[in-house]
Amino acid sequence: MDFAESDEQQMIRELVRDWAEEVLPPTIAKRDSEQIPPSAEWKQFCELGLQGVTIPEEFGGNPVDDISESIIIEELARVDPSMAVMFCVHVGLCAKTIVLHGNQQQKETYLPRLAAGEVGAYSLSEAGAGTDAAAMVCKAKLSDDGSHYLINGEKMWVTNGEQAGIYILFAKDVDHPEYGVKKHGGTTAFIIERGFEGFEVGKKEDKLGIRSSDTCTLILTDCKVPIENVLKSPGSGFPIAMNALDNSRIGIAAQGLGIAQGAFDCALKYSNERETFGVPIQRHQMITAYLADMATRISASRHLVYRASWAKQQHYEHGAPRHSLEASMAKLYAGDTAMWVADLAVQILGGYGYTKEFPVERFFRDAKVTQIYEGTQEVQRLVIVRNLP
Ligand code: COS
Repeated sequence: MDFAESDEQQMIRELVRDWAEEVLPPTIAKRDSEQIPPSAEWKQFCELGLQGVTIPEEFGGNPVDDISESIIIEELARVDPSMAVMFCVHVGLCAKTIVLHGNQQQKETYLPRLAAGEVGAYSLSEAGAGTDAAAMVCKAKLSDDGSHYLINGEKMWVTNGEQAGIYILFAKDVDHPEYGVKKHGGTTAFIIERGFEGFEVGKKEDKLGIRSSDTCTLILTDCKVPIENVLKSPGSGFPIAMNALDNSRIGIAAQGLGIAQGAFDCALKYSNERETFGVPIQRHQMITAYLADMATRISASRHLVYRASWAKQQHYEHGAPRHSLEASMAKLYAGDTAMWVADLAVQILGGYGYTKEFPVERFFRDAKVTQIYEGTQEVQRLVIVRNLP
C-alpha cells in the first residue's frame, strides 16, 4: 500500500492550485452574489487541457488517473466550489457516461466536442423524483417510423443547465416491455443537444450556496431525439444512471474535501494573525483543539476520497467489484466534514467570519449542498448498508 502522491498527481495539484488561486478570486464575489456562471473562467481553464481528463486521447481527451481527477476537483473547490462542480459534472456525469456506454458513433460525435470545452450536463431528477430516482415520470415515445423519440416532461436540479450544449437525460420509454412492470422499467438514457426541437432550459434556481453554478429546470415538449442518441439500448438507463452517480459521488466528496480545506486554510491563517488577550488566538486551547480536529477530519476525508477514486479505477480498468460502497462512504463523510469544518471556521473568525470580508462565509453556504446533492446523506447511508460486504 502506497499513500504517496505520484509525481504526476503532485504536478496536477500544483497546476490547478496555482491556476485557481490566480484566476478565480477576482470574480468570485460578484459571481456568487449575482449568480453568474464561470463561463469566462471555464474558457481559461480549458487552456490547461483538463476538461478532457475522462476522455480517451483518440477522441481529443487528455486522460489522467482517477485520483488526479479528484485532486482537480478538490483544488478547484478549495477556491471556488461552483467551478469545481461545473468541472465534476462535465467530466464525470456527462463525458464519462458517454465513454462508458456510448457506441463508436456517439463517441466520435460528442466526445471531441466535450474535450474541446463544450459544457456537458446530466439530468436525472424531477420534482417528484429526487431521492426516489425510479419514480421519474418524464416519458419517451418512439415515433411510428422508429426514427426518433418524442420526449415530454420536466427535469429539475440540472447542474450546468444554462451553459451546457450536451445533456445526458433520462426518461421512461413507455413502449418498453418493462415499463410499468418494474418501477424503473423502461428508463432510457438519451444524449440531447441544446438545439434539439422541443428542448428548452427553464427556471434557474436562486440558491443558498454554489451560487455561481447554474442549476436549472429543463422543459421537454415533444422534444425530438434521433434513435441514434439512445445510450446503450432502450430500457437500460437505470443502471447507467446509478453507475454514473457512483462516480459523481466521489466528485462531490472531493468537492467537500476542497471546501473543508479552503475554510480550514483561512481559519488557520486568521488564528495566527488575530490576537486576543495578548496572544494569537491559535494559542487558546479551545481554538487549538478546533484546528486539530478540523485537520484530522480533513485528512480522514482525503483518505476516503482517494480510496474511492482508486476503487473506481480498479472497477473500470481491472474488473474489480463496483465502487458504490466506497463512493457513498466518501461522500457521506467528506460532505459532513465540509459542513462541520466550514461552521468551525466561521466560529474561529467570529464576527468577521459572518461577513463577506472572508471566504469562510461563502464556504459555509457552499458546504451545505454537499450533504444534499448526488443523493442526500440519507441516500448514502442506504447505499452503504445495501452494499456492505
Ligand atoms: N450501479 C449499477 N446498477 C445499479 C446500481 C449501481 N450503483 N444500483 C442499483 N442498480 C440497479 C440494480 O441492480 C437494479 O437493477 P435490476 O432491476 O435489473 O435488478 C436497479 O438498478 C434498481 O436498483 P434498486 O432497486 O436498488 O433501486 P431503488 O429504486 O431502490 O433506488 C436508490 C436506490 C435510493 C439508492 C437510488 O434511487 C438513488 O441513488 N437515489 C438518489 C438519486 C440521486 O442521487 N439523485 C441526485 C443526483 S442526480 S441529478
